[in-house]
Amino acid sequence: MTVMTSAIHDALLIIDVQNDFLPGGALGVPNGDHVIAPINRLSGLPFRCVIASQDWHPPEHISFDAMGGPWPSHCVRGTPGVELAQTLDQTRIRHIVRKGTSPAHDSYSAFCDDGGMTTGLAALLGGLDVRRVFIAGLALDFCVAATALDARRAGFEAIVVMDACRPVHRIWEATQTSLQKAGVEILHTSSLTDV
Ligand code: VGL
Ligand code: ZN
Repeated sequence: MTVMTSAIHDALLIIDVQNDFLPGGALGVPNGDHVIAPINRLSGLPFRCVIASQDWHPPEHISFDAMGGPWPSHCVRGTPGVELAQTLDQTRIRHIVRKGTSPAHDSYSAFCDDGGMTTGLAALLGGLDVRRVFIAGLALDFCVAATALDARRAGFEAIVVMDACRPVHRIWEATQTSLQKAGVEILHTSSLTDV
């Protein structure tokens, strides 16, 4: 099956390809740097819009282990770790959404945080008449998956481009099942024309 992207109704969402999520970063995802080349190829395809997200936390964030959370301190605003990866081609990125900006709420999803505050992404996409989102980046089992589920909730078709993502945990079958139940498609770049 070959999938063609539309310059009218499709958007590419590049999730959290930030220094802290690359190997050697504060919350390095295994082989996280391997997403960059496929994403750079994806961003050359026809899209109405290419949008990147950044995990963007205050210095004392609820998700940090020092605050009782599950993660080491990462993606703190104003630090080098929060910047998009240097080798990520940013020429086609038109919008950046920042998430996890409130001290007391976390946000795996690029659409809204666990307190219900939206990033404005759904309205942005709706305003551009986007109907389908292609999602790639880090980490597959956390922010990519949560963004895909929220995309479905917001009424968009959602496609996760598997080989342009990497998970934190090697086993992510449970996440895959919940994505499929929610109607999220899972594709490989080899199914896309001209990648
Ligand atoms: C993420 C854990 C904590 C992600 C963000 O981008 O997947 N994971 N914050
Ligand atoms: Zn985070």
